[in-house]
Amino acid sequence: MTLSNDTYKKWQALAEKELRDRKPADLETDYGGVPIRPAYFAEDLPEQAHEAMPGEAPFTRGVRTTMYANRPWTIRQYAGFSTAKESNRFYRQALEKGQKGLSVAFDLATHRGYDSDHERVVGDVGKAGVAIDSVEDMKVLFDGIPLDEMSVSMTMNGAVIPVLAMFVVAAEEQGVSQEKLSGTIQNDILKEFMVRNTFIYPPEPSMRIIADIIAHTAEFMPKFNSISISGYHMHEAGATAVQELAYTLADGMEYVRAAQARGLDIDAFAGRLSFFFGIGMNFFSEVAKLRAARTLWADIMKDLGAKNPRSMMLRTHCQTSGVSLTEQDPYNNIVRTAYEAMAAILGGTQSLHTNSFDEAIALPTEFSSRIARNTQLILDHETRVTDVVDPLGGSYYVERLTADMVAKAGEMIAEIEEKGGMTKAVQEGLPKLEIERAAAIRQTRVDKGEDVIVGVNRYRLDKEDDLDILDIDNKKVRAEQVDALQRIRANRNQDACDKALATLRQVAETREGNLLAAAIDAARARATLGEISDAMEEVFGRHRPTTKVISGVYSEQYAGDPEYQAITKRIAEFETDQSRKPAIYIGKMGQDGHDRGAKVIATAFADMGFDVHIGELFETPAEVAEKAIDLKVDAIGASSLAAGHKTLIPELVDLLREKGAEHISVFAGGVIPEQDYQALRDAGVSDIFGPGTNVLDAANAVMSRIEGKLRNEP
Ligand code: MLC
Ligand code: 5AD
Repeated sequence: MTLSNDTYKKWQALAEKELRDRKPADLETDYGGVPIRPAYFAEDLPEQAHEAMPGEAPFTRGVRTTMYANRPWTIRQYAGFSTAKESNRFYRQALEKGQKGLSVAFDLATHRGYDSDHERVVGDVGKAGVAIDSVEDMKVLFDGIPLDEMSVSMTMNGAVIPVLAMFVVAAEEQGVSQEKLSGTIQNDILKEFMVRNTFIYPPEPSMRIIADIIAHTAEFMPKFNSISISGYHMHEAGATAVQELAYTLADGMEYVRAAQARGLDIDAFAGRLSFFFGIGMNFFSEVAKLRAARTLWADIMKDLGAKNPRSMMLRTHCQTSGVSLTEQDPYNNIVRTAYEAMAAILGGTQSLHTNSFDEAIALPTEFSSRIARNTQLILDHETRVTDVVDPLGGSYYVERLTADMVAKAGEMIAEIEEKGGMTKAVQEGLPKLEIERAAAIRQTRVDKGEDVIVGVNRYRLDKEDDLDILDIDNKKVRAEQVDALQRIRANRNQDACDKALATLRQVAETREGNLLAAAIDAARARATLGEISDAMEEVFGRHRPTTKVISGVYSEQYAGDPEYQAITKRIAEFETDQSRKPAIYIGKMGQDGHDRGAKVIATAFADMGFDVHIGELFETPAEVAEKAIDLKVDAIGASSLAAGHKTLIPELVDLLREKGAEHISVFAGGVIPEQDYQALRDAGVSDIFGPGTNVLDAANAVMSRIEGKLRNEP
């Protein structure tokens, strides 16, 4: 790590004179285990920085020799909402206005392998992305978009087999054969078990699916990136930059080994492995993270047996950070996103999504998407940062930070490997808990004002401006999808469809043949997404996650804090009075697996003295109501980040009322637009906690409500 050197000592002596009430050492800091000094010098430059060549292994300075001087990155905005028709219209307009590649966001029903008419997805259809039930929907999605020219990324991991199969068939029916398709499928299941939670099958068959996709694309789809190994979601869940680096690359190693175990030669598929990182507000750290990722990967691939330099190339997509954006004073998010985009570019990304400023409130509108897209167009055309390859190359600080991150993440990877690799680590759940710990620490720093967020914990507006947001009529989308499903089922050749599904089931069972190839036949025969997914589920089973919660972070970080002591005292007094602790059920309903907020609340409330019951993911309102009643809780905290709140939370309140359990107060938390607050209150929700809520304030509000109910207040 960054050692002290002679010039630094000289600087410290000078700094000593300039500083009044601080010491030079007080200006040192730390980025997740990487020590940061306030000044860097020529002596800090690592040896290799003097000769590093862009476009040559280990690619620290970028994967292309000419980088953006020759060809800019791909402006690839992730989008999708309501129906295929609506999303198609949106894509075509975006392409006309300067976007360069497509990136499809599917709704959560699709992610989890359910057709839109399934009872578990009533609140999810068309909400957080586009609903796709069959190849007919897929054809509409790409109508008028030539799939032999446009590269398409699809963020799909759970239902990856039916979605990729339907994409191939939709292209085929457009007259484009699969070898001409360019694009990327996310297909990264390990991080789903860790943070994103849209898995379907247990880990072992899930890894087999990935190997089958890598094998199929290597043979038949040479221009298609078979996987997008993603750190983004770890970043969003609260991982430090070093954790994001180490866990992502360690995931990548597992995928390489899974494909090798299937008998594939590493150089036959490695050139089409791709990556995906999140880019947050720590500007130089994020630049160095991308440089470090490339450096490490080149080494890792050499060790795994790669000979072709292309196999050692870490090509990546980046997305600016959603979790860094705020519900409060949301126009500030435009500024945040612009800085993050600049970091991604100076880090050398191949493709980029810039978030819209209404991120913390709802899906983007046409207006907010335009600003997000233009942020990249301005960066590309006006700032001149593209003129020079790796313009930060040689910066004492950036080079040193790159090398230090390589070292630190390298150590973490070595530890994971020693313990048996990432698949095992993920099954044991350790990385998930480490990320949750980092997230909880970050939350306490924000709540205490140690990390400043403009407009949230400092410089807050007295009154927030009104904002137009995108609202999706989920009932209408669902009705349209259900209609279309009925039509498909009525008009297809049922025999051919049944046969194709039987073959798929057989491939799953016998391990002979390729799951994707079999699913392509099923998609051709108009089998639906749910049917294709079910055929495999019959053999593989459905994964039931267990929920663990860390403890102690809050009590540790808040030791001695008067506000914290006040709330713990309040809860302790309740316990003395009632001879029991106040009890809360933290529930996640629908297919929304974003559980960072739920986990942070569960940990914090338990530390403060609540009896916390954390529900499983993907429960229905009926399941939550039943469990809450059985557990005799005082309150339910319903966390919603994927727009299901208007359907699911009122349903929960109604169910409690029907069962005579009005004494249980319901709180809503997460990404909920201000516009919906009144409707939720009218439905009987006690309070709503949006992003940026101070956790201690939330706990006090919950306590007031619980105490009020015990005094029979309405
Ligand atoms: C590039 N090229 C050059 C060049 N730069 N040629 C000459 N000189 C240069 N300077 C060539 C490349 O070699 C390549 O051809 C072609 O141009 C395209 O460039 P690219 O750099 O590969 O870009 P792209 O096609 O956009 O691919 C980027 C990628 C890919 C490899 C990272 O995997 C990708 O598009 N990923 C996007 C993933 C994504 O959008 N994910 C969204 C997740 S949202 P060739 O022949 O070499 O290929 C999410 C949120 C959530 O996950 O949770 O829901
Ligand atoms: N359309 C546009 N952006 C989306 N995101 C998620 N779903 C969509 C969608 N349907 C973005 C948000 C989120 C990240 C995971 O991806 O920025 O934080």
